[in-house]
Amino acid sequence: MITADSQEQISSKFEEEFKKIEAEVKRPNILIVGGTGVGKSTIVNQIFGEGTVAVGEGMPVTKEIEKIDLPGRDVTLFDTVGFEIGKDQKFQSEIFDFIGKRNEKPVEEQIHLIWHVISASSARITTYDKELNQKLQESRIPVALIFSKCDEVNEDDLEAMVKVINPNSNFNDAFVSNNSPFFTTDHKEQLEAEENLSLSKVVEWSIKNLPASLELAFISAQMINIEAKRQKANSIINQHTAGNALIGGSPIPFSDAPVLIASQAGMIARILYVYDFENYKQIATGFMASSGASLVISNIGRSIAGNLLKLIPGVGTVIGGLINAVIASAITYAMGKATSEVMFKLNTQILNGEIEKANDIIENFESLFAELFSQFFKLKAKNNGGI
Ligand SMILES: Nc1nc2c(ncn2[C@@H]2O[C@H](COP(=O)(O)OP(=O)(O)O)[C@@H](O)[C@H]2O)c(=O)[nH]1
Ligand SMILES: [Mg+2]
Repeated sequence: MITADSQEQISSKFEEEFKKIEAEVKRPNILIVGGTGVGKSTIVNQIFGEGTVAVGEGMPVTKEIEKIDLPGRDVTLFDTVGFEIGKDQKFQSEIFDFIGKRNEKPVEEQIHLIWHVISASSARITTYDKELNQKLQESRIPVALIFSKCDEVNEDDLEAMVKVINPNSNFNDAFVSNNSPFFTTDHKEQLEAEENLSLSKVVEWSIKNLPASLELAFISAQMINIEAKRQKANSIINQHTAGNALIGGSPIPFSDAPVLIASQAGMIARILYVYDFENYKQIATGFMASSGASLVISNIGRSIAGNLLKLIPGVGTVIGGLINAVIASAITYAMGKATSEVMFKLNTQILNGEIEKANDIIENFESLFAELFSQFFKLKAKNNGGI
């Protein structure tokens, strides 16, 4: 049984780790360029979650540029709000002035990415749009071009528009080309829109083009590419598993599961951050601090380890129910993977609007975690044992 003391210890360890992440995380700054009504706010809502941007919520930075701090998300957006036909030249000079001034500041205040949004609905690219895109490319900040409202044109129109921007590019390999990658939005089938060019790919491209130190915050903030979150979680798990030593260097009893959980709070907190801190922090840490999690780890861990060790030479034996280094690393791995996979399922259901299924996952957190834990524990223990 888990004692009140160890419960308290686990909870405060998590709090400490969450605070550490909040203090250390570095926010990317993204500039979203495009005329009024092209669909910028719609894109932001799709990438960062429905309802993140309320109309008129931004803080004016200049006449044309608004700063948007998304609640609970570690990304800062700069939205160009004032661009209307007739004010074009003034708009451009203000944007480049803004970028130039920012680039003289420390790295964390610079603009790290630009999403340039052009509406495809008129089926043509104006000279103005083309020039603006070229100048943005010359700023040496990575620029993604997003054609919005592609449901209003056909593929030939789009192909012709792509060629205006870059004569050597074509619709099908546009994403592959790194010079002027482009993406599309489609109102009717927002999420299924041209798989290869969708907003989920904007996220993939953005992760690749951000400085490594800003990747974590961006992956966490975006809510459309859940696979990217899973990959990040995997790399966190691998780091922790590789570096995992036993507490104090000597085997500990399975009954000390709370100690093991507390020692992995850093890894689990980071995984939770990747999938979305705000919503799941309480659910997941509540579970980790409960007797449920400790029982899963001590009971399943013990029985699987006991069975496996009989079968696998080289892993060692469970002498007196002690956790040795191989088993400890398998437990770490399984805890990380189980947490990540539960969160992956949860985020996927929410993204698909399956709220009932998402609630089921929350309600069955413990059994889902237990199932995944045992599955990944077996896998890792076998691999570590060289089978
Ligand atoms: N047909 C179509 N309409 C869109 C699309 N994206 C946005 N819109 C609509 O365009 C209008 C302006 O969108 P909004 O995101 O507010 O533009 P913003 O001024 O650039 O932020 C709204 O009525 C949206 O519903 C799209 O992909 N297709
Ligand atoms: Mg807007």
